[in-house]
Amino acid sequence: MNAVTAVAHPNIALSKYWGKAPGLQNVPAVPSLSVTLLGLQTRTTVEVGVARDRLVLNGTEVEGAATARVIALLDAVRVRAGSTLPASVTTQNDFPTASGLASSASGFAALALAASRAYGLDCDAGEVSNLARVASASAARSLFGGFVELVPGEAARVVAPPDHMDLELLVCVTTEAEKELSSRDGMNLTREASPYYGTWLTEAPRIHAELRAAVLAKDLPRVGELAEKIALAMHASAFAAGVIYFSGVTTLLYQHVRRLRARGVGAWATADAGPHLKVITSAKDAATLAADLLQVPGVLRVLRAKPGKGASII
Ligand code: 2P0
Repeated sequence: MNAVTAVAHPNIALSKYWGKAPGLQNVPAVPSLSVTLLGLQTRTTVEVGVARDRLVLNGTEVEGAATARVIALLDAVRVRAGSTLPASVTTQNDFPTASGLASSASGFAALALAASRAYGLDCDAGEVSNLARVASASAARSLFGGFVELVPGEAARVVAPPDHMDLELLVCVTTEAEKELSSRDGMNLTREASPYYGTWLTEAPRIHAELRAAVLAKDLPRVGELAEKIALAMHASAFAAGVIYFSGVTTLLYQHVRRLRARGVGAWATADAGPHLKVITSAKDAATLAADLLQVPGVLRVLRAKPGKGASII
């Protein structure tokens, strides 16, 4: 038996992936740029040579359709490795799962890395990232640390290392519950039913290019402004298809961040496929801002995360 353990961290997209290129293997329709987070972690062990494929997620064995993407990733690795041996996958998140905190990003990044090593593949990080992308496109970015870009049709790549610029993310946790609509279904509904999806496909690459340049220029106010703009554009296109990830607390937080900014505080908001709000700020303002955000009714916890490193074997 061969057991390998990998850890990976979630990432938060400053410019957002929303929508898939038609007819391809989970290739994003638009480019995205994320920050891999220090602090939050998924730890995944893959043990090859057990009796059957099985998945234990956060201490509970998962059966049926929920395991399909895990088995598909194992199958892709097995085809490359020329193996038919089953594997057990044991995975643990130290933050809420399937709730818009990028657990699929860290989960599939850790799984792709642990599985490829457990089956003896000697592929580089770009190839492991491509394996992860097919399972969950945001996972392709979590293989790498710092500021990471995923451009349609290309492997994910590092834009800048973790210490490139002064930036901290404050994750306002607003629920411990799993979301009702997966990102995948939300994206498909947006493509099928939103009158603004075409506008999103045109605008997202343009804003992404500006945001990438602002990251390279270490211009935090510009990064924050563009990140807030693209997140609102993504949600506007989804809203128009009836795809609503905001809760009342998300809206309250957005308004709160705008009021803080009007008072001169360097804080910008972004939100993903869940109700939590993520606030972009500088390290010097992070402690005061985190204490302030915790006072907003409905905020359960505020997690602080700096840019961190990519996935690794332990
Ligand atoms: C992102 N999200 O760029 C965007 C912003 C959510 C909103 O990537 O279908 O779980 O597995 O490829 O990677 C969430 O989408 O979707 C996501 P699949 P994934 O972070």
